Amino acid sequence: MTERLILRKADFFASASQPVAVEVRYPQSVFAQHTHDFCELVLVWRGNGLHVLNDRPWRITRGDLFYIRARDRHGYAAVNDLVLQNILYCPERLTFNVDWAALLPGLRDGPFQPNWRLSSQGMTMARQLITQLEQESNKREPLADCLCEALFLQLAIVLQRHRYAADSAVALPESGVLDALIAALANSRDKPFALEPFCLQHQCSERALRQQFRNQTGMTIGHYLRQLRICHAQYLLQHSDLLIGEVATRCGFEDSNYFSVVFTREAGMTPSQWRQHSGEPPQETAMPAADIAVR
Ligand code: RM4
Ligand code: NI
Repeated sequence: MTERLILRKADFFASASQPVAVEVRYPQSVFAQHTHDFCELVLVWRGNGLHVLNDRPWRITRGDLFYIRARDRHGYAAVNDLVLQNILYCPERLTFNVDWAALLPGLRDGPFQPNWRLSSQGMTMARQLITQLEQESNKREPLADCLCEALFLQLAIVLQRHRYAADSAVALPESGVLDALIAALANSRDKPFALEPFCLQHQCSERALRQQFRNQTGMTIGHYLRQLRICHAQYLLQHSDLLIGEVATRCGFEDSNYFSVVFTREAGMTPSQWRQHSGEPPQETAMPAADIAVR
């Protein structure tokens, strides 16, 4: 059992009243599982990685957004050119008379959805606000805390407007084709996905889209889909009594032997070993770009 790592606000906030701080991870390195005495928003800009949140693995990539509560245990088990920003905040230091809980999932007790997708348009708007927030949080002026809180409020609203459920089959109408593709892939965990009809429907070039996907995420489309399926399989093995063959089917594998081979290669243990080891942090190797077949 690894030691419990708790990140403290004293190490990340400039003063005892500062409500929000920005931590840029360019790149995010592998980071041990931890909790905090502050909350954080995680916005993923590019690359990919394996984010483990409360023992559940999530394959993350460009456009992913997480709302992390102080007590949530999370870490980055594998990274590949992963670029993200953490917006750290202390709920008790927010002073505006605003229904923060309506804007920030998880602030109120009870079940909530921690993982979302942010449209490309939302990412652009969020990026601008975060840049301002970062500058302001470095100032030691009387009104800096207040302006940080104002910018954070805007950010929370922008995220709320431009986010959509991570398992939604379609992206927001405002979204570009890359957002649409990632949504379509998230919805193809249990069934085959064909790029050609997708490109016909979206009137785009297959080659250009593959290239764009690779540039932004550091993976091929096929590799990402496989990772989504394996993550889902890990979840089902851990949280259901489904037979391995049934898990395979629900994760888009017709052949359960082939599923076991792929699973073992990606997760470093067989599906049944994974089921027994549930609760322990998953072992996984990063995906160096060189590993990925081009085209
Ligand atoms: C780490 C990692 C953690 C975050 C800290 C501030 O690199 O991203 O999740 O809590 O930074
Ligand atoms: Ni954290």
